[in-house]
Amino acid sequence: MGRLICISNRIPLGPNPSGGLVVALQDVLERTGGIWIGSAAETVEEPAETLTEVEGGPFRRLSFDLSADEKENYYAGHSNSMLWPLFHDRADLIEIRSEYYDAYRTVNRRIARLVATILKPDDRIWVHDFHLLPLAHELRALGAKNPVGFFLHTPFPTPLGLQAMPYGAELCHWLMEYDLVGLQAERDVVHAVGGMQLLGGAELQDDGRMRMGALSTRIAAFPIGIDTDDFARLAATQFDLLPQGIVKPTRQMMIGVDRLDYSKGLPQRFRAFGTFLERNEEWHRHVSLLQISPPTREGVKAYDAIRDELESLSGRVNGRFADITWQPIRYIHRPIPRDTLAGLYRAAHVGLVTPLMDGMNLVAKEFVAAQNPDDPGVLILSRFAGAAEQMEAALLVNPHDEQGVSDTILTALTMPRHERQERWELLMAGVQAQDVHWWSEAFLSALDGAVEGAVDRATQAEEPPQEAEAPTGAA
Ligand code: ADQ
Repeated sequence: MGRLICISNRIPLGPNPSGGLVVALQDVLERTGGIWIGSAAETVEEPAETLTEVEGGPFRRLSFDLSADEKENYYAGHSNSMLWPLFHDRADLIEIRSEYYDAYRTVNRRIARLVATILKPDDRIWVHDFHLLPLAHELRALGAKNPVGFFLHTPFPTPLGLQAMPYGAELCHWLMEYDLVGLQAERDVVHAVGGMQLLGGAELQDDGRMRMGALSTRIAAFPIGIDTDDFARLAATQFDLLPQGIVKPTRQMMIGVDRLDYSKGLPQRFRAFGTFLERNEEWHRHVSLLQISPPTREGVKAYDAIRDELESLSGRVNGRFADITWQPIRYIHRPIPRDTLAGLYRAAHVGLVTPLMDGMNLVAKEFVAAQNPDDPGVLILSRFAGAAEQMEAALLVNPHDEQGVSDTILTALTMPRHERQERWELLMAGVQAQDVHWWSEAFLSALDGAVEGAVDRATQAEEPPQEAEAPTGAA
């Protein structure tokens, strides 16, 4: 079998890179002599036209350079200030600038050139996430005929949402150059098929494949999972090591764990908890919310704003309800070691996972995996997380409805043990069956199948690649 070449914006670092994705792919990378390619940790003045070997680690890693200017425009700009809000239904936050688009294309073109230098004919390529949407298009332009799959970790925007992008049609064309486009949830497949029909003029064929001229691709949902058994073991051992005082016999703990991102619905969550305390005085001093939110993407305007908003909201709820023995919200604004996090999930009675929009949301799955089967906690989950499609036994909520979330918190805190166990068993069965190993195997075998059903790439190469115009109207 040929090598697996994984390409993502970030390269997994360190001698023992952690995280479900890497754990899942490590096996196949090692077995096939595969390579992971991602950006170098530090920016350089003049990006090199070569890949750099990253020493150590269980599989081969190569990095590509970015200049400070590219980091600003390709990464912070086009990826995080344009595509991220667009894909999370926040068109009001998108910044459309021609320099962002130019840097995005330049970087993707360079990555393709670099990948082409090491590519063997039987390599399979797996491209990850929205930073690299045009990569297959660029590789094809260089003559690569290898199987190329793409997985989008975020939601896919609605056909209407896609029109907030000045080159939505071009994006559809980029996707058509992949053999397989993997999305998190069925709702994303519906959006992508609709968008590609509306903006790209693509057709959905009887065999389920999309066709646009001579191009053909398969779009399907592959809901990502976690390393469930490993996480469950970790939680069980770490629970006993938690510092004294975290678990109080007379107090229930709710937990929220999210990067500090506007898509995660944190202000709405804090306000809903405030509403709960206002309406349920008997719960004062008997429940607290531990919210762990490490900073991300600092320096991007929308992220600075959410940090300020949360600090003021948690201060307001605590100012109104706290007394000398009880602080309703404990808000921790830094990363916590994964082990401790696992123990904390197990100590919590309720997991509050209420994003406004989320590709999947692995915290929901980690919370379930971490529970004690004899006395499990309750998961409150937003309908707008991709995970909601698989986790119907959770208490599903609309995060915009603060009174509704407040009522659901009461239901969770008072749920009898037998119902908690019934719901948990259903949830755990799903999280175990569709774990991250299932996910990577499902994607890679679908990639093999999709290649067999694809149009011969040699025919496609005769057609000149369609280039749409660069966006105008810089903000
Ligand atoms: P994220 O938006 O980062 O991922 P999520 O799926 O919840 O969201 O994953 C977050 C990960 O970071 C979890 O493993 C969690 O344990 C960890 N984490 C969060 N806060 C932490 C803290 N304070 N300290 C340490 N670790 C912390 C994107 C998409 C998601 C999609 C994933 C995977 O936005 O929708 O589920 O990719 O595809």
